[in-house]
Amino acid sequence: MTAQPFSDELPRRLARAEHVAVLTGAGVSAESGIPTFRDEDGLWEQFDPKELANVEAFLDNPQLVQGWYDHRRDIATEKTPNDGHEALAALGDLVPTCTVVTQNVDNLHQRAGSETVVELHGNLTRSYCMECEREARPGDLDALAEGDAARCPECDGLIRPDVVWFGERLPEGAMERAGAAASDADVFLSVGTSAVVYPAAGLPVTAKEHGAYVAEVNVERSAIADAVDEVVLGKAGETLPALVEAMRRIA
Ligand code: BV8
Repeated sequence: MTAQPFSDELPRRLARAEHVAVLTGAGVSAESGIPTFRDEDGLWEQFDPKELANVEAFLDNPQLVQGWYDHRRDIATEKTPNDGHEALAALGDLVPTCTVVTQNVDNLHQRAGSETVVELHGNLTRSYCMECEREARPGDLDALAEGDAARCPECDGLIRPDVVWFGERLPEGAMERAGAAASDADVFLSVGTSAVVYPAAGLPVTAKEHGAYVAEVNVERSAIADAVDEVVLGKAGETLPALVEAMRRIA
């Protein structure tokens, strides 16, 4: 039996919490087979974000960027939520209020059944026209298969993925909802994020400043490890189910 990677205090606090807020990053989807960004086998190792994840790159070569996101969308659609996503959905059934604030764009928390999901960086399953903002429909991206840039059938504007690129504002109201959850939470979990991208990475500190017990779950210490109450070293897909199990034994 492997030693429990978390304190006895953490499941006790979770079991009696009114509000649990969770910030997730690419690490929670790693065990679903979706590459992270900054790990040695991550996306940024294979692709240069300057070439792909910003508006200038998109305008410079729209079909390259549209094709990259289409490829990532195919991967995210083909993969399934892992035990970590499922455990967070189960957590939502065990506490009065559970807010999942995700940096991920893969839609896996929603598919796992988490009810309150704040998408800080958008969602790959959605695309829209850069000019008229019409939401793209199935078929609007077909031009990609012919090697052309996908354009809006209404106004011929370029269709872009509904994700937040560097230097872009987060979706309307997303940080407000996330900040409110962090400020109200009794327990705040930061799961599978390197915590280097802002303003998302500021949320665990906001939670701590408002009196929450803050724990991070990661396979290695992140940039905020020294600022949290507890660092739980382990895979999200193993640690989160064990945490929920421990909560159930207490409740
Ligand atoms: C904005 C595109 C303002 C979507 C991405 C304050 C201070 C410093 C800089 C800034 C600041 N405010 C703004 C900035 C600039 C910038 C920023 O933060 N730069 C940093 C890098 C220096 N922020 C922005 O530009 C943001 N916009 O603030 O706008 C504004 C205001 C008004 C008007 C205009 C503008 C926009 C940020 C969004 C950027 N978009 N990508 C996409 O293609 O997906 S960033 C990219 O990084 C992803 O979005 C991802 O969500 C994000 C965070 O990465 P992680 O999820 O943490 O993934 P990573 O690979 O890094 O780490 C994985 C972790 O998991 C690791 O720790 C690993 O150990 C762990 N792990 C692995 N396996 C497991 C595991 N853990 C558990 N279990 C496992 N099995």
